[in-house]
Amino acid sequence: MKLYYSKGACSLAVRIVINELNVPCEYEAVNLKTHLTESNIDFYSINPKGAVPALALDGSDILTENNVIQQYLADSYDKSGQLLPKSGTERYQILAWMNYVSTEMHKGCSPFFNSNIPDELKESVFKPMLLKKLAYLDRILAKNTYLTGEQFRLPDAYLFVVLRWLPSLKINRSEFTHVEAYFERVKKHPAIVKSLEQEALS
Ligand SMILES: N[C@@H](CCC(=O)N[C@@H](CS)C(=O)NCC(=O)O)C(=O)O
Repeated sequence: MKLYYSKGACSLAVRIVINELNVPCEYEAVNLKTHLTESNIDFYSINPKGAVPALALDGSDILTENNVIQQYLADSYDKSGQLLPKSGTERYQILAWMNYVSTEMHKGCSPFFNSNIPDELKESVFKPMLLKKLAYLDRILAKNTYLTGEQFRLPDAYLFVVLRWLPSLKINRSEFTHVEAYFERVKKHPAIVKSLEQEALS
């Protein structure tokens, strides 16, 4: 398998899951400005959508979409169902969180990466929307060690990556004390420590 990734981008969540499951994998960096890979391949020829993560499987298939790649990895390599239970309502509760992290948190951050959106609009429209979601997470994380309860699951890998972006987007994470404590807690999780080291991130 080969993961097409960009340093610190949402593809880091897939790397965390790969490390958590100890799956052998190659990595190829993608420059998201030029859409060239580090071996100078046009990334659009690999993923026509142009976005990381993309996971090249050992055959010819390429999987895209962060949530789906993570589910594929858990379903294929997580025999115990530790990251994502194989069946039952709990599986779908966890998938609901995956959806929340992807569509509300990750995409809630997207306007802040867009230099065409004026700062006033970010402050007056997009920031309050994101703060409301952080306040919701803060209430959840006041009760739970991890997002879905007492165990590190798939959505924790993804939420960690999104929360890590916030200071650089000038969103004060530390005013949400439970979110902040959670971030510091999951940052010590071995697969996260290893993944940050591999991408030379702090
Ligand atoms: N729908 C995609 C979105 C992934 C995404 O937003 N990736 C960003 C990096 S975090 C990206 O590659 N942006 C560059 C681009 O789309 O050209 C998914 O869920 O995997």
